[in-house]
Amino acid sequence: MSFFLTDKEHSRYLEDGFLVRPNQFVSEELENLRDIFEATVLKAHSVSDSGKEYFLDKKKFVDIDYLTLQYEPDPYSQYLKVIEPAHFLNNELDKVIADKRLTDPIKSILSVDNLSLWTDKLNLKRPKVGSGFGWHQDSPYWIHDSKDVDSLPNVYLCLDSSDKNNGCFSVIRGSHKKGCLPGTFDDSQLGGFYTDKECFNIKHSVDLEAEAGSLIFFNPHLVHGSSANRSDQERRAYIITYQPTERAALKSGEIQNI
Ligand SMILES: O=C(O)CCC(=O)C(=O)O
Repeated sequence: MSFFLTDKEHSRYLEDGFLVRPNQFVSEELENLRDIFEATVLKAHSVSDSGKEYFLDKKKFVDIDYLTLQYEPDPYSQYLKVIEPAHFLNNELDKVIADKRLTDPIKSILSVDNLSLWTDKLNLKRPKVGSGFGWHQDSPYWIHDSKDVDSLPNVYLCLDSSDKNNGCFSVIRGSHKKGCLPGTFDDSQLGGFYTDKECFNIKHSVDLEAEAGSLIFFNPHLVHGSSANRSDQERRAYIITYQPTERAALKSGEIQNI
């Protein structure tokens, strides 16, 4: 069985900068994925003490070799927010990265037969404590490490059903078309990574409320973000970024063909 994009889906992706494929994973698969996810979180906590701790805009980060852990801001700084690259901690995630439901559509997007991995992130937004992500593009983070930042499409796997209450993924439709946009200018350390609000139209924002098991494919230049989790429901996501084969991965610099 194959999962390549239809012409209609591909046109929509090119026009909007994203595409949702609902309910791609069934509930037993999702239970297994959540177990893998939580085992990865436990592993991250267990290695955290051995890493180098630092703060950017009062947010705690820990680097352990090529792994970066990002924590929620105070007063919830005991909670992890992002683990990248997550598969370093759990090789069960390699099976997800190679799953055709993710890779076939990405091959359609890139018009290639073979892929390598750029990076993979586990994003946690724990009930009541999970903070949001401001509007940003991924491409400005990667422009210094990739010679071909246009060829880094993402897929976002919804581990939990999400809506506005638990901080679903939101995008600015069509915002990918202008390439890398300017960042904000303020005194903060990370401000330059958030997209200048004059450069996109907030009226084009779409809240991608989606069932658990849905996949959201999105362009590296698409402006996106999400609000805090105010609910008592989990909102966990696994975001994988691919590139054509034989290219070095973001953190390790090693080639990880799929
Ligand atoms: O998980 C989310 O809601 C947004 C994640 C995000 O923007 C990112 O990891 O770049």
